[in-house]
Amino acid sequence: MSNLISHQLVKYLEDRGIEHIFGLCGHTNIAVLTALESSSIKFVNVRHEQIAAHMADGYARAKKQTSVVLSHLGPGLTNAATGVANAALDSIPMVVIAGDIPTHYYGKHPHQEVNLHADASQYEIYRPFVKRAWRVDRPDLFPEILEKAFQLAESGNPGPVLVSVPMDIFSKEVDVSLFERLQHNTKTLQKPSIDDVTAKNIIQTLINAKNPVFYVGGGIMLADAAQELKELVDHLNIPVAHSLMGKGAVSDDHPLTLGMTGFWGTKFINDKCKEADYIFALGTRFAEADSSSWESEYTFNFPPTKLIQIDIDPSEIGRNYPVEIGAVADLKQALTVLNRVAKELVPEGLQNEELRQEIAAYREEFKNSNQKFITDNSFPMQPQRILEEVREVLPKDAYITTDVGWNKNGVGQQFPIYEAGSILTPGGFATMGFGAPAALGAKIAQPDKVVVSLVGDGGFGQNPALLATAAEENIPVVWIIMNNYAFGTIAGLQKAHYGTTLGTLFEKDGKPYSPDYAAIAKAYGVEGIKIESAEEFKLALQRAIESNKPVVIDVAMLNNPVPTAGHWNIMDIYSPGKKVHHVAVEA
Ligand SMILES: Cc1ncc(C[n+]2csc(CCOP(=O)(O)OP(=O)(O)O)c2C)c(N)n1
Ligand SMILES: [Mg+2]
Repeated sequence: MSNLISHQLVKYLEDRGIEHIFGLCGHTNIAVLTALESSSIKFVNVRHEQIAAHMADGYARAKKQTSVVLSHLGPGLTNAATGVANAALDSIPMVVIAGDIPTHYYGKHPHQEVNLHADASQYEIYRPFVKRAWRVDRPDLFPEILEKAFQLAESGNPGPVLVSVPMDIFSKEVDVSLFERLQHNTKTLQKPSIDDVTAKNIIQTLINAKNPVFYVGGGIMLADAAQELKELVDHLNIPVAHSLMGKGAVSDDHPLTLGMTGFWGTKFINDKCKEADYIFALGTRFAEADSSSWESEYTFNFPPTKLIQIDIDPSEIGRNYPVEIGAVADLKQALTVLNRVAKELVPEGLQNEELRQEIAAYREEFKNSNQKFITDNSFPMQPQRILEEVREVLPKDAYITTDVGWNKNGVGQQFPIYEAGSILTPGGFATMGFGAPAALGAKIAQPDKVVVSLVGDGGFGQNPALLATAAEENIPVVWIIMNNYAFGTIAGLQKAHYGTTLGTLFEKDGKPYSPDYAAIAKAYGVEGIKIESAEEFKLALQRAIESNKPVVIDVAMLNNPVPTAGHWNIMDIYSPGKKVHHVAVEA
């Protein structure tokens, strides 16, 4: 028996447990949209493909499941590229299915073909950031490619894949047996663990170490290993520093959490890493911002510090620093073994009361030093006060998406996260425009959780059309636009090095300018609130959450830079040897 590929594709996705597809139509994919009409899968329609990809990214993170994007060819696929690349750089599993030109027109310049370097070559645009890009050249090859696509997206270091499907193939029939035989294949993979000898070596090394530090990245969330990590941390009483992507891996109120390292880390945290005799790195890449451009005087100092590193991806081990013990493993599996071995080697665990007190004192001191900002009634508001009040209002298990700017760097530094996986931030690609649409995906994935997007005015301005989807689907996300009338982070950088702000401030006739985001929201059919004083903000946020509707809150914010204690080498490119950092820019 044979059936249309478009229908068999939808059935395959249903059998795989897919509940949502994010996308935008075109003449190349309407056969699939039509097949979705009678499906349990919900198609989430957007007004820009970048929005679809960021939504799918947020959805995959919050649901811990591979997400699916359906795009049109050519400009549809290139529009989605930024979102897919963002997911790639943060190891988020995603299958992108794109329509393509008909197979019988390759190279003839059919409508919207990408054929300047090779015929029918749109799939090659994605090659540098997807794990693999397929162009399906025969209908009978499609089922196997689809299965491989999901397997690859989910295995090893997860990430997006592209399946580019000439539109005539969606409308061809193939024998159902080609799809049916895939059903016998496993849908979950047993991932690699570590052996007992290696585990004993690691644990014994940590027991013998003088002042070891755990350093964790987003790999903990990807492996769903936060519980196992906490068990080991508690048993060995070793403090935990983290990368931006590792935020929340151990709760920020855990007595052994140090906090985020690197450029936007604090001196205390960077010093703790720098002085450690052993760093035990789990699921992290030692990326530049987290490692102060790898300059040894700021954050990490290998050697003399020695490194133990576990990662699912062998190419991450030893990438930036020499490794004493390295292991390729899934972190959930590895930590399970490490916990067992640790309990065998030190059944009573280790104690370190002094360290706990030192961390508690540091937190108190940081809080006190921030107090003048938090209690400041200035309007435009102090960024620190906005963050403090957001945290006070949100439940502990709320999901927060960030974009880039104060909302990412300041949040990484001083916004406590209590549940692993509840902060969604663009770590690897630092994509302005990610956070606002990603929040929609997160809310669809976790409808019972409060979802708030912290975003700059620059970032929100990238993709306001997400409000159309929010209104149509009634997705109750609250967006807090931290509005400093500027690409503030870059303005602060430019001002510090060059004394000017050309191209980084938003102005009209020489005066600060901002679109009226509350009015924009209303025009889309979404509630919009413009905050007029610092005192109003907290209550407005409370009400917005209680309303259980999509709400945009536009709050004016001072353009003060996020305090930095670490280092970023670009400072030395612009102003060699002068130790220049960002500065405040008056709007
Ligand atoms: C797509 C993209 N373009 C440019 C940048 C460079 N960039 C980093 S931060 C930033 C400013 C962001 O402005 P806004 O969202 O208003 O946040 P703020 O810095 O003002 O807090 C820019 C343009 C980027 N990260 N991503
Ligand atoms: Mg801004």
